Amino acid sequence: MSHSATAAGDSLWRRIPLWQKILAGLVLGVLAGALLGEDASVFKPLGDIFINAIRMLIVPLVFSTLVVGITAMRDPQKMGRIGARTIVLYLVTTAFAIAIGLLASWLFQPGAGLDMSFESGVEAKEAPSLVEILVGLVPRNPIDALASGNILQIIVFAIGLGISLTLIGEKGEPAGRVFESFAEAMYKLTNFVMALAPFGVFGLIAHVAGNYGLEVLLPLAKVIGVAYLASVVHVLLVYSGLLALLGRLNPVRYLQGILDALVVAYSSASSSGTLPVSLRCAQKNLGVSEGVAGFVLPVGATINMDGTAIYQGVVAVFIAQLLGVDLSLMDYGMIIATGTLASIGTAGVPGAGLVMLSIVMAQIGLPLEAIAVIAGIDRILDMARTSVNVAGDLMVTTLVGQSEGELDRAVYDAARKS
Ligand code: DAS
Repeated sequence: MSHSATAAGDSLWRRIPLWQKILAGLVLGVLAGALLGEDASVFKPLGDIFINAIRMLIVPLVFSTLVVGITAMRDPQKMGRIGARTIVLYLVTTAFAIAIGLLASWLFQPGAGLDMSFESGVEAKEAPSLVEILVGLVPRNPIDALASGNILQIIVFAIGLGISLTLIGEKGEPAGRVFESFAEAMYKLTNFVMALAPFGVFGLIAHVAGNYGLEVLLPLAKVIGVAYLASVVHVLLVYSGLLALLGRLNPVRYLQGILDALVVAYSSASSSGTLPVSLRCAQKNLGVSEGVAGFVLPVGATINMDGTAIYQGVVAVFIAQLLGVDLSLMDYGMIIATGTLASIGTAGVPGAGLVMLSIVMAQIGLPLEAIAVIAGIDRILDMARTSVNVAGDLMVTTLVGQSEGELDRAVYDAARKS
């Protein structure tokens, strides 16, 4: 091929927005899975390489962004306000999420009339107590926290370091500059990794589409439909409503700006794995400052799981219907309380929500064995709940940024789809 033709092809590829390339990868992945069936798993290594590359970025990107963001903010009171607003918004949206999940399952009765046997037992998990969560926040060894990727402990250490660098004034500036250039380099590296996204998403989706044939999905199509519907309603009603009412922001711009993160979240079923993409979308597409995005997103990827909360609500009611158990109002209250805690304790990795479901089931006295009914399609549900988890993190980041004057409206209103 002549040099000019290659160059033309190269520039055409560059002109196509990334989200369209990723979406093409997703569609081609579904086709490959439908055509090749389980043989489509041959493409899975493409997805694994992409996910590993994204995970490689998480710790250095989150740590450097947060230190830079805190030193740039120079105002511990402002940090306190941002932290308080973040936690309140995360808890409020999670409570809405569970309520929507419960309502959807109560309305559409996905478990009624189904007759499914189940046998394998599932170990009941203990809900992490609030004290355990708080004590676990402080790293005994920050290097170990960085090495093990303990995001909450990394956040605590980065905040402490950032505030200390600010308080030592001029002496802290050389280190501050080192973190600034390191964070800049990590964003550049994120761009390189994101160029792999279309191929990685293709590999991930081809494997999933090839291994979840219709015979697995059809009997549970109704509960899948209810979970997806509740997820869409939560994003379009709660997130769009809060952005418009509290932030006076056009929700369409937000939805456009988060597309890359949504597709990566859907394909990878990992909030943590999507974090570098979320950080990039928040700053590049939504105009949120590095300081706010660098704090609110890692916290959200760890403790804010609205999609998982919806899933707990939908599935707990589905299983009760399947077993012909009538839930009392107290049971619904317990599902909201334990579902909120379970979603805070859910790790941002594939399948974590299924494990935490045992907490909610145990709390309302449903047999854990029934989880086996839903385990077979968990990946399909996980992809949707992870997408909502990420969308919720980005919505709160946008709102907090806007409330603190750390949102560039010119960037937000332009809604550049990266
Ligand atoms: N997959 C988890 C996440 O990454 C959510 C879940 O399993 O519920 O957010």
